[in-house]
Amino acid sequence: MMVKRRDLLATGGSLLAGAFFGVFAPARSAKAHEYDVGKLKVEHPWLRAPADGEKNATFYAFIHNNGDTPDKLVAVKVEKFDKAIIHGDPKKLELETPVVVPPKSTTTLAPGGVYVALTGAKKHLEVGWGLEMTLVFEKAGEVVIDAAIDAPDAMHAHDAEAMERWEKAHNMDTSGPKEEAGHDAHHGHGHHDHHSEDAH
Ligand SMILES: [Cu+2]
Repeated sequence: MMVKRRDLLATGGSLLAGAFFGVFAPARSAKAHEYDVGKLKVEHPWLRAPADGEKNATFYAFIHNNGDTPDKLVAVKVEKFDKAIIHGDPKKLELETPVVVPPKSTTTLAPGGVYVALTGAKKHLEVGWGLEMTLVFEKAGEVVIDAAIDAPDAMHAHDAEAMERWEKAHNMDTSGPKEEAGHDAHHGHGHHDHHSEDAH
């Protein structure tokens, strides 16, 4: 569920190499896409990748607080961007403010609401992959997460339709009839091949 295998294969071998340097955490398709930290649970962290030619992304997630006291998302660390700016007040989205997570409730970061702006991407982010980030909560502390990189126009985490539009547009724009060429590779289980390569 986290990342479709065929998407990885479609990106080509050179990018697969990145998987082993922390760009992409190993697929956790069988597990839920969520992270516990103290009494908090971060569910489906994801981001809208920068559009072509742009360098800014936006980060979203569900944050559940099962504790009895409020907590706050006060910082986000992400190596692949210059800055992460938290816009946590739904009434003052233009300001930099923490995301408050009241006790026994869920705070949703989503398009049109509270979000974290990631600015100044240092390198290209591959849609369909994952991005390692650290969320820092005032009380619960830090948690490392693997955010799903969704298409720039995705409406929710793992937006398959947006992903499909993105893939189609980019197969056509960048490398011609890649779909046909890539088809055999989809059956080739390149992921495992890479592991054997890795052993050399
Ligand atoms: Cu998810």
